[in-house]
Amino acid sequence: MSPAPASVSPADSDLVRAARGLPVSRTPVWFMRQAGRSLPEYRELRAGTKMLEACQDPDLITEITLQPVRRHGVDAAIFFSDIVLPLVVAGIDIEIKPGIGPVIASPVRTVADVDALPELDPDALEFIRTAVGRLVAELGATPLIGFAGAPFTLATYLIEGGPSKEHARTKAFMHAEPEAWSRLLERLAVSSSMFLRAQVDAGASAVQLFDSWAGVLSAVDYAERVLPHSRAVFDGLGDRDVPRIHFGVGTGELLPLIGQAGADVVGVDWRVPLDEAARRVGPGYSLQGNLDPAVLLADRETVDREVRRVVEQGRAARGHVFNLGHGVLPDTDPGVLTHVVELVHELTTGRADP
Ligand code: 1CP
Repeated sequence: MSPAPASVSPADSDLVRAARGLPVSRTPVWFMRQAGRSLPEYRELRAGTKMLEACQDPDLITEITLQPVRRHGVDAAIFFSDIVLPLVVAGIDIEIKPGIGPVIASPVRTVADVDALPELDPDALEFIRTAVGRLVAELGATPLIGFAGAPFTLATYLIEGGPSKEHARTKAFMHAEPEAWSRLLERLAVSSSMFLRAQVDAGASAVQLFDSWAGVLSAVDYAERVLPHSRAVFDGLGDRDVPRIHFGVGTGELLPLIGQAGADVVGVDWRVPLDEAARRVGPGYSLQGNLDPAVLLADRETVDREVRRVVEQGRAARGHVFNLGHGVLPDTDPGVLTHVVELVHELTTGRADP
């Protein structure tokens, strides 16, 4: 691993600079889901502890967050948690089932269900502040990315009751009960924003808002019924001076809108190359993502070719944060991730422009 020079502070790191479109010493790299099942040391540490218990234990959070930084030399850590965590802390009965994802005991299906949702108490997030404080001390010059789920993606879990492909109940509720929908997303925006503030106030240097499933929506529905609530999450950060990354899967048609929620960086999946994405998002945004996570399962030559392509096409953006188009797949060889970090650094070191 090649840690950032000691003289650099996280606020002046390549990740933060690329997010703002400033010149960098080399293109920063991190991976969505870099902490987790692709790492044997994660599987060992997590053995016997439920996912949501691990997410509330500052010792485990700290260690799991640091594992990929130590192993791969990535340019950022991402806080180990889950998008549903603020809902769990608020008292909603959710379990993360291994191999499935979040499962909700009593899905939200009626207007009354929306009004009965418990509110999040900021004092209940003390363990988040503790873990972030420890992490920031350990990470030194490496920035910590705080994150939260966007209101729409959280609503899909609450309404569907768990992971879903079509998100049909969610979309039906959105159209049939526009007022309750709006109240639901307002409430989710409040808790996600509180979750982000807890992380930033304790020292996170950037934030990412995951609207993973927003790509199932039309641009019109997204603009009218979802984007204002995502904007409310970012607005809740007030004047906290940290770059804001906004990501979703399958958002090719939504790219011109995603940044408008208040992002500095737009996350792009593997469907739209970064040069085309730069045209769609317009000026004023940096880009992150695009390497297909499945490519990391291919041979080394293919991996290298695709990494070079993403690096080259990323030069069309005002700033480029190298990442995958979605999370690391569980059966990825961790050695390939380390190799990608080294290759991106090698390809981009000493290139003066962002
Ligand atoms: O390394 C990291 O990225 C940090 C940890 C992290 C993050 C950022 C986890 C741990 N979850 C998340 C965000 C998250 N959680 C998202 C947004 C990112 C994405 O699109 O992947 C989503 C949609 C979830 C919901 C969730 N939690 C799923 C997806 C289910 C579905 O609908 O397909 C799953 C599988 C989980 C469980 C989970 N969260 C995190 C981990 C390591 C795991 C697996 C738990 C295990 O070990 O079994």
